Formats: sequence, C-alpha cells, structure tokens
Amino acid sequence: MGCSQQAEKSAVVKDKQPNVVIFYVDDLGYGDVGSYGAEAVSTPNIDALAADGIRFTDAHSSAATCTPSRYSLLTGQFAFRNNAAILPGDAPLIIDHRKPTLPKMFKQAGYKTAVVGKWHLGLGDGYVNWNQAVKPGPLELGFDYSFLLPATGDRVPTVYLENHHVVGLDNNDPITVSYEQRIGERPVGTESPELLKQMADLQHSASIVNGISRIGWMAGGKSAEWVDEDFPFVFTNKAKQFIQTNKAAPFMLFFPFHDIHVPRVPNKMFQGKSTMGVRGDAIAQMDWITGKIIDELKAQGIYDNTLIIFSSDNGPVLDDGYDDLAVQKLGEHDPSGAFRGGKYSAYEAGTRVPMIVTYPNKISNQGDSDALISHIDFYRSLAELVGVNLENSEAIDSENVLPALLDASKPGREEMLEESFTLALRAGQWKYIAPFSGSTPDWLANKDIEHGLLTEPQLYDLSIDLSEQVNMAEHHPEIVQELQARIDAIVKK
Ligand code: NG6
Ligand code: CA
Repeated sequence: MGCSQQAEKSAVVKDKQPNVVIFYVDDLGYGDVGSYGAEAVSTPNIDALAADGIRFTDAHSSAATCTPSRYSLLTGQFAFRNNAAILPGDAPLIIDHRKPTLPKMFKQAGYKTAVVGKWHLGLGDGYVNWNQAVKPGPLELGFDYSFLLPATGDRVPTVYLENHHVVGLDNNDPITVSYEQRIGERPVGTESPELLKQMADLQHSASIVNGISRIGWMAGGKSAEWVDEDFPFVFTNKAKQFIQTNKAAPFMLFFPFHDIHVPRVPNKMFQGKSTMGVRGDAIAQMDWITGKIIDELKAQGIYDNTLIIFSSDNGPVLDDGYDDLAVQKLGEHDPSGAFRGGKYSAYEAGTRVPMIVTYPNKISNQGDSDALISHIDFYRSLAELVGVNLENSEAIDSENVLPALLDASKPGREEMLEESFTLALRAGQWKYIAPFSGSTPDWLANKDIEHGLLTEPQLYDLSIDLSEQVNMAEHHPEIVQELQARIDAIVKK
C-alpha cells in the first residue's frame, strides 16, 4: 500500500462513526461501585472503565424512579410532560411511536440499534395479548432488535420478549396477565410461603414463578418462564451476538440491566462474592456482565472506537419488597455515598448516580469531572456526536453536553431539573425542592426512605451542605421564589 493510500485508510478509520453502548444499571447508588468508594463488593470491570475514561461526580438520572428516567433518556423530554410514572407490567407503551426517539435519531445517522434488558416502558396500545405479536414496542420506536424483560423482575409476565414475540411460548398454554385479580393455576406468595426463596411484602406476594412471588398474576406460559439466575448469561449472550453481527456497522446498544433491582437472585457463580448478601452479590454479577460485553468489544477490535456510557436509572434502595437481608447485611457500606435519600427521593441520592464515559479514540482529557449532567442530555449530545440535526420540537429538554462527555475539564449544565414525586432544581450552589401537596403513597410513607416530600419549600446550599441537612428556605425567600419561577418556566415550556 502506497503512502497516500495508507493515509487515506487511516483517515477513514479515524472518521468512522463511533459505536455507542449505554450500560444502564437498575437502582445502583452513587456509593455502590469500587471507583465511587465501595469496599464491601469489588467491581474490577467498572473500575477499569473509570480508569480508562471520565468518572463523573455530579451526573444524574433524570428521575428518581425507573419508568420516568427511561422515558426521558429515550425521548429527551421530562416524564411529567406525559405523566410517566412507575408502570404495572401490563401497561401500554408510554412513548408515542410516531414521534422522534433516541434510537430513531441513531438510525437517521445510519446506525444499527438494539435494546437488550429491562424495558418497563409499557408495550402495545391497550390490552396486550402476549400470545400474538406484541406491539407497538421497541421496534416501532426505532430499535432494529430487542430482547426484553418486559417490565421488571418483580412484575409478571415473567417471560422474555424477543422482538414482537414471547420466547419459548407453547401455543397450547397461552399467557394471560392480570393486575386486578388472581387468575390461573399458579400458587401465590400469600398462601404458599413454603415455595419461596425469599419472603415478600403483600404487594409482591401474587403469582409464584421460580420460587419468587411477583407483583401481578399470570396464567399459562409455563414453557416460557424465565429463570432469574440465568439472567447474566441470557442477556450477556444476546448483547454479544448483536455486537458480533453488527461489528462492521456503526451501532447503538442500549443495555438496561435487571440488576440490582429486586428480586435479587444472583447466579451461584456470584453468591458470597460480597460481604453484604445478595444485594452486593448482584453488584458483582452486574460488574461481570459489564466486563463480558466490554471484552467482546475488545475482541472485535472496536472498543477504542466505541463511546461507552455506564450509569444507573435511579438511586439505591435496600428493602424494595423482598426479605433478602439487604438491610441486615449492609455493614459499613453506604449505597448513596455522602448524599441524602435514595431511590424515590427528592434529595440528591435519588438521582445522583455513578456515571463513567469512555471513548479511547476521542477522549484526550481523562479523570474526574464535576460537570452537572442529566441523562436527559444524552439525546442531544449523541445527536451532535453522530451529526444529526434535531427538529425544533424534538428532545426539547435535552442539552448538548458533548464537550463535557469527551473532556473531564469541560463544564456541563448551568441548571438542572430533578424529577421525583415532586420537582427539584439545581442551580449554582443551590438545590431547591418544591413543596409537595399530594399525598405520599402508603407503600412509600411506610418505607424507611427519606423521600424528601414536605409541604414547605426546601433550599440547601450544596457548597457547604452536600448532604442537604440545613433547610435555608426561610432565610432566602427571594431565591426560593426565583428557583420556583424557573421550575414553572421549564414546566410551561
Ligand atoms: C414499586 C414497587 C417496588 C419496585 C418499584 C419499581 C411496591 C410496594 N413497590 O411500586 O418494589 O418494583 O415499584 O422500581 O410495589 S423501578 O426501579 O422500576 O422504578
Ligand atoms: Ca430503577
């Protein structure tokens, strides 16, 4: 090959569109991985990723629960605009498939797209018949391939959905799902506790599948039941296959984990890997999965040209419905790091989560970044990365923070909305939490969680009070008013 040909080739290789992989862990807290201070479990694969890129210290899921966070990530819009809240397992798809989405944006740039993992954004357009083609769903939203756990591990139906169809379904044993009443022949948690691997609260005590009682009832579908302990291999293999098949094309892989959501039933390979019981073992399992997928990128020679984002959909929770000893075995481990609250909470730990970005071909300035970033910003930032111009009405809440994703010294947002059961705003040194006038759901009020829902305004000065202990609202009524006005303006946008 002549000199000029070689130069041409390396220019082509250099300019080749990067692949994008988004690892989206479920309920992983700021303090839950080694590179963010965890000692009770080791996470060598995630720590290696952090050492190879940028470790963010002020990055946030857009909401403190799963469905709203995922909604915002895939649409670039706040969940409150569509009343997106935690969904039952038989809910219709809450994203309008006729509107722009993150995967459609990637397809415009010529990407192959896939989602492998937990969905929890609803499926179908009303009643879902699990025995026929289940749609609209991810394929209609712009994913070329999908392999899903349809809702959550603790919700029926406990089957995998590949593209439009339930995997391994026997037509003579059709599936029916109900969130209203008991149906079918399966035993239930309230009556047959002797069948359970973990005892559960009333909400999680309906149909028993694989020794775990779930939320909701399911009839039929015996041959299609998943085995929770197989998740690490099933999902990892599907992601690896997608990477192998599409290694030559630029691709976007969205990999939302089931881990470390309840029920936490890690494979025996990971049992005892941490000192804090199954919650820690599920973290070890999640780290292993992350490593295997990264190994595949490396084996294909495409790791350097892949932008990887590793983060979590909301903050940490210990007791989320099952007696799995997460509380009793916690020891010194602090899942939320120095921050107050956790999953469901308006305080920082509701949304402030670990976030790591790598992209060896492009990131020159690695290390820690304190840029303020919301996952809602992925949409516009990744559009910038792949060169797609967005419509005016598209991803209206998403900001372009691509410079900060590629350089640890670059700033992120100036202000940021946080969604929980109320709204909160970060601006400069301030964190303002709007008063909550609704009624706190019983299941939340009864939990040992600092949800931060108060009828009066809260204002914290994070520059001196990172763990939101001293409410300054009464001392700074003008700041409260100003920040509430900013929230009102964002809501009206
Ligand atoms: C809650 C469930 C909780 C969990 C959560 C969703 C009860 C009492 N609690 O309603 O167990 O499933 O929903 O978690 O039912 S999330 O990470 O998907 O938002
Ligand atoms: Ca979650």
